[in-house]
Amino acid sequence: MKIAVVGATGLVGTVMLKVLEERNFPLTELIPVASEKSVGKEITFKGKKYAVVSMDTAISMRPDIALFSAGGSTSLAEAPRFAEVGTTVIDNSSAWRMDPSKKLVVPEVNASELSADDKIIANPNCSTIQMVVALKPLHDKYKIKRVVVSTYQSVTGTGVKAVEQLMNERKGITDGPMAYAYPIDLNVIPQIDVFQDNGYTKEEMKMILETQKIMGDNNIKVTATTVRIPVMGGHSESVNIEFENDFDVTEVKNLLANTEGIILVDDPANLKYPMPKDAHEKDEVFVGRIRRDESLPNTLNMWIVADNLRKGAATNAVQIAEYLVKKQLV
Ligand code: 11C
Repeated sequence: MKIAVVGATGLVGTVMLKVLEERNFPLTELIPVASEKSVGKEITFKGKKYAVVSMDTAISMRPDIALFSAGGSTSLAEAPRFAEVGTTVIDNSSAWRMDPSKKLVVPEVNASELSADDKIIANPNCSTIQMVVALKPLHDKYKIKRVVVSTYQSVTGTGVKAVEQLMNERKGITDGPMAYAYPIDLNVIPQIDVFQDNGYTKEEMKMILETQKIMGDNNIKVTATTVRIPVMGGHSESVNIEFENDFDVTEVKNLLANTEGIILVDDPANLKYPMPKDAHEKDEVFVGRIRRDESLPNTLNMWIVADNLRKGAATNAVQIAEYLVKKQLV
């Protein structure tokens, strides 16, 4: 199994390599790929050094799978070139997600949709992934009517420049490069990505549209407010869910606790609830603060946290690759 990691020197690419190594992915050859300016740089994988190669070199090596995290425009231009030589691309950008001919996959939810014909597979947005992992078992059991979500998102979702901005501000450096329009330390910015004509941000629309596509149900109504906070370890979400059918709170907790990929942390008496500092560098989705919304029938509140670079990006992509290998779809 030849695996290319495209964008191998970036924030998500680096985590992809770490996750492949940790999970002992059955690869026989690793091909780290990056833009021309990084060609020749070395990365270390399982104690061995590999030189970063160009896109053209990687395509000529015909990898079985290419994990892409190199931005939307690179993905639009390069993913079809890999697909043409028979590589299955798993793409972490938003370029292909809403293309009706491409699958948008969170393995715990809809991996069974995948076939050997899927040569470009889209990896969803981080804030969507962690939410649908928790929504899926509840939708199957109680049928979701509407979701109201507010997010508290880590600066790592923006990239290296945002991490630097936060760290600089914490050191009192105020004239460093700015990833955001405003200071992020000691602040909260109720804008993630650009505004759309309807007043929502692109991140909010991703949460709405991607949720419906992954869950395979356009009747699930979703409304979102996405917010950047000065945190590093992961994204947090306050989620209010209205169901068609009533539920028992203990049964909901048991259902989530027994769902693959979810860790229930819900013990208010002992002040136990999910937090980004605990989710950091973990592959699971953490759920807690589960309680009935007493203002509406059949409605639940919960709190969902995950490492956005792991389950929200790299881990989910690697899990798709693992599924393809296991089902012999590559
Ligand atoms: C953020 N969710 O936290 C974004 C980052 O569509 O994959 C990921 C953007 C994407 O800013």
